[in-house]
Amino acid sequence: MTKSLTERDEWTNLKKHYDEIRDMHLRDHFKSDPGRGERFSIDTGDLLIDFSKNRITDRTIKLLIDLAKSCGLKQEIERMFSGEKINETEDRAVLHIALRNISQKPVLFDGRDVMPDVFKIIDKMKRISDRIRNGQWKGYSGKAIKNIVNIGIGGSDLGPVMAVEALKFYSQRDLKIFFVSNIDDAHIIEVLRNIDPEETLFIIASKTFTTQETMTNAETAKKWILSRSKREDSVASHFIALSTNHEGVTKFGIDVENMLEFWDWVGGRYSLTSAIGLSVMISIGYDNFMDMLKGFHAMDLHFRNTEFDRNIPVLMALIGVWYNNFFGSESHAILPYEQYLHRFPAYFQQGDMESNGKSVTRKGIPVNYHTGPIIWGEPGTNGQHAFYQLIHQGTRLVPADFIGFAKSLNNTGDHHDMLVANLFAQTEALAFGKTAAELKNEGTEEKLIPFKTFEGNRPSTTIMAEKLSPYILGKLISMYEHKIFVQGIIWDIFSFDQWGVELGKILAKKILSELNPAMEFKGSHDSSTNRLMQYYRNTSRS
Ligand code: G6Q
Repeated sequence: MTKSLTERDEWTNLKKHYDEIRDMHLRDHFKSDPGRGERFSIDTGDLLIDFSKNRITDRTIKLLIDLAKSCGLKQEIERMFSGEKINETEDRAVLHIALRNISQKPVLFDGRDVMPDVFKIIDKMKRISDRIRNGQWKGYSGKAIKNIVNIGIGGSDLGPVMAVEALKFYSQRDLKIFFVSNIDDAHIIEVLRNIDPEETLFIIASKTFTTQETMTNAETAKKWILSRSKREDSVASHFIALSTNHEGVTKFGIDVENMLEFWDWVGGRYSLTSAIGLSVMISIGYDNFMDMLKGFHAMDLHFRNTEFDRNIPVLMALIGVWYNNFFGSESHAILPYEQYLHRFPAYFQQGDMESNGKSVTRKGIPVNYHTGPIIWGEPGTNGQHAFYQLIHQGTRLVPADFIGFAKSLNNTGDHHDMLVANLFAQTEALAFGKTAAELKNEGTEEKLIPFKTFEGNRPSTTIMAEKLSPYILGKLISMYEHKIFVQGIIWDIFSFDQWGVELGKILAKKILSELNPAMEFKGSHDSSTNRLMQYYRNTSRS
């Protein structure tokens, strides 16, 4: 029987190594190893990843790679790429890599090449998005579509929102793209308030086509269109479905012609490059969308084919494990210095936390180590004026990724130089801090020295590219996806299911039926939930 993670020699070796270098300051790492800025960075030609401001040495990387090897990482990568059902608890393959396989080399699932189906859907997405973009898709009154409302939640929302925002610079400006996800009616009502039904197309994005939030919002949207158009047939020209559920889509009244399908082997939070990305293609056009897929594919190949010591997602994952399991850090910040990426941290909050927020191994045994970190972040420089204080001087270690670009897309005055100067300054300050002696030399008042001292030794990774493009966005997303995969393998957990989301859904259904004050209240819950429900029953209709 293979040993559990913490029983292996590779783990013990890391633990010993940790004890040796845990107190070593990044100042000393750089002093004793002046070339580390060069050596611990990877330049792929279009991405520069600088790992050097991490609390690592060559030996750390070697030992982490030994650990990865002991987990069979290479074989696990191949299992994913070759369509094995690695999502065992749901009995599913995990083949999002096929969705962006622009090489069109066969990808087999159950002995069948999925690529012809993938490209059939991409072609259909193109036909639809071209018709919308050039004004040929008309609403019930003959007006061209100007507003697209994507109704979906979780994996059917966060990716498209993030990518539409990230690539706004490349968007067709006379089309407005909105997203409705929350069951809270404020979300849909505030979107519908200012748009004209004659010019509005709804995309109902739901893999299952049963999700309560999405179906409720979709019904509200349908009523809104029908009440304005007074024509049953207007659903055909105002609704598109993205789903795996033909029956559900037809039952809702959407013509199968206007349905774009995807497949069981596409997980919700990995579905951005499936039909779920239709709103992105409508916004930026087919060519840009394909450039994004190219970026994804390039990183997929890098991940599959590069030795671990130069493999970006592998190194990011391993360094994450180093902090998570040896330094005991609890969270990981993603800090893009690019306003267009303002939803990027939120997207990977789901991507990472839903994937690796697990506490039993693949054999179902409780783990005796921490798994996925808490992912959070906001764009710089905003975060600097908000939460960076804690990263600099708080008591917790918060490893952070800084993402920046050499060129601005908008090029206004000195904005961009200032933005990037701030990024570099933050990583420098985090790493090297400011000592009491330095403060003294500067003449700082004695009593203020403890407060103004920056301990430093706060790790960060910096990720740079020339500019934010569809291609680079694809690369960055794929990089984080594979990082999550690698960590899941190391922690021996199933990264592609999400059973933790289920219990709340089931309870919400039960509670919903008990909230109606006209129904007798049985008080069958705990005293807290009973009290809250009674408050609601007494107050909501008063
Ligand atoms: C993602 C999850 C989850 C899912 C939503 C929406 O991996 O499975 O976020 O995407 O619950 O599901 P539907 O697309 O089926 O509506």
